[in-house]
Amino acid sequence: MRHPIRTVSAAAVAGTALGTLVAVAAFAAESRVVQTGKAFEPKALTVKAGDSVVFANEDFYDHNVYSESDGNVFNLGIQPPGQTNAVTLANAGTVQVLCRIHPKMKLVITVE
Ligand SMILES: [Cu+2]
Repeated sequence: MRHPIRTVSAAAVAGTALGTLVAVAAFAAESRVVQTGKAFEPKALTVKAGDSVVFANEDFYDHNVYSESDGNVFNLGIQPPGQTNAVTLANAGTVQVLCRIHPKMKLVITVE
């Protein structure tokens, strides 16, 4: 009788792990930020830790989007017009997003 019981327990554990994976996949979201007129649009947004933000350069100029905020440091490098790049923001906090080419471009992302 012991062997079947162990089998059931293993299946229950596997089911729980799979359920967690599905839940994480279902809640990870993707936000979109456009660069246009040498500005970010929107200029502020709120996401959850683990979410992705897509940066779409819909401008006539190259941009170089980056952040040096603790926990969410990234640098997209030179992004020519028409290019789209995604960043996953793993940690909660305030993320100051800037452009190395255009210092006036500012975006604040709150990661909950
Ligand atoms: Cu720029």
